[in-house]
Amino acid sequence: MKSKSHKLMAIAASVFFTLLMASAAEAASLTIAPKGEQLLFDKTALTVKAGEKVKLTLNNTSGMQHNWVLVMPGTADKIAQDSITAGAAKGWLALGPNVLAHTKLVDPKKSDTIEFVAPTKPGDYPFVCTFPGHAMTMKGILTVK
Ligand SMILES: [Cu+2]
Repeated sequence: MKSKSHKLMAIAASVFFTLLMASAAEAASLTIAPKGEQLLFDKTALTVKAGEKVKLTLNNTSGMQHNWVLVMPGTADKIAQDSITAGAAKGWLALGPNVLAHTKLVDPKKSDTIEFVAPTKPGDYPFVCTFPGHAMTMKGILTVK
């Protein structure tokens, strides 16, 4: 009887541990970097699940400053323009309701890791670097499934 309850406890612990591992695996882990010294990201397409926890690292391997800014569909150009107006003191980023997540402005050879919750509504969400002159080409799409 005693060994049976021990066995049950061991099974319960194993089930609990498996569930714990499964929930930890739910968080998406993404890494992005500039493409050398070009005004491009090394990835133009990222995918996450709706509403999941996302950990994103911008690894700035270049000699320029960059950021990674996730925005509402259709607002990338406006935010890029407003970010130039915002100026260096604001880290070249105009915050507002259409900015869904962002890294800081990352200095050359530094990185920044952020955590955010993916949009709950599936769709194609643009990401850009809002450093002046970069957003035209330094951009991509985060697909939320
Ligand atoms: Cu940039």
